[in-house]
Amino acid sequence: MKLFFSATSPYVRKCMAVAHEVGLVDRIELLDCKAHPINRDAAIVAANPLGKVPTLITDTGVALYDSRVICEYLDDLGGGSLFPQDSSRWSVLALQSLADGVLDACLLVRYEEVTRPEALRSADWTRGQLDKVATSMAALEAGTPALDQRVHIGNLAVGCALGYLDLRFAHLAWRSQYPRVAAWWATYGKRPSLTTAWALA
Ligand SMILES: N[C@@H](CCC(=O)N[C@@H](CS)C(=O)NCC(=O)O)C(=O)O
Repeated sequence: MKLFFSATSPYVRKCMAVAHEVGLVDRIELLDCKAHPINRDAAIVAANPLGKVPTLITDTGVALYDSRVICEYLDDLGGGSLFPQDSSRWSVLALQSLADGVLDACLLVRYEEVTRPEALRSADWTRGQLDKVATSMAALEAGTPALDQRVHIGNLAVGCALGYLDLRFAHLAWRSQYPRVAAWWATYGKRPSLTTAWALA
């Protein structure tokens, strides 16, 4: 398999964490590329019209995206159980959606800062996106939805979102605002799937 990747993409990190958990890391060849919303990378676009990372090319040549599809594919291929089939399934998937939504808001802020000329930037837009991060973190702190030490896609996705806050939004100092989430991450973040060298973001 081949994965269009970026070392700082939290969505890529989620896919690689899943690959690690189900024992498939060694079967994935990482393809260097430059995903960007304006200066688009033609090599990614040729496989995925959205031009985003992660994009996985399976051994039979099928292009899979986005990270949620890739994660479920890898879990299935590796015989994992990161996507529960019991009654916990829907809350686990919703937890993944919450974490991905935090990342989506973070990415919109980041692109506003690094791609838009300063004179065109909207402080209201940035404030609104960061408020999504704040209300989502507050929900996790309150335990709705709940974090625990189980190994499933919801908890892994939250871990990748927290890693991205550390990487790009360290000034938010989320640990002091959300101590229960911080305590959870202090343990959960030690999982090898979340600490290996490629798990940068
Ligand atoms: N929903 C997608 C989001 C992927 C995404 O936004 N990736 C970013 C890098 S972190 C990207 O490729 N950006 C380039 C673009 O927006 O065109 C997923 O879960 O895979």
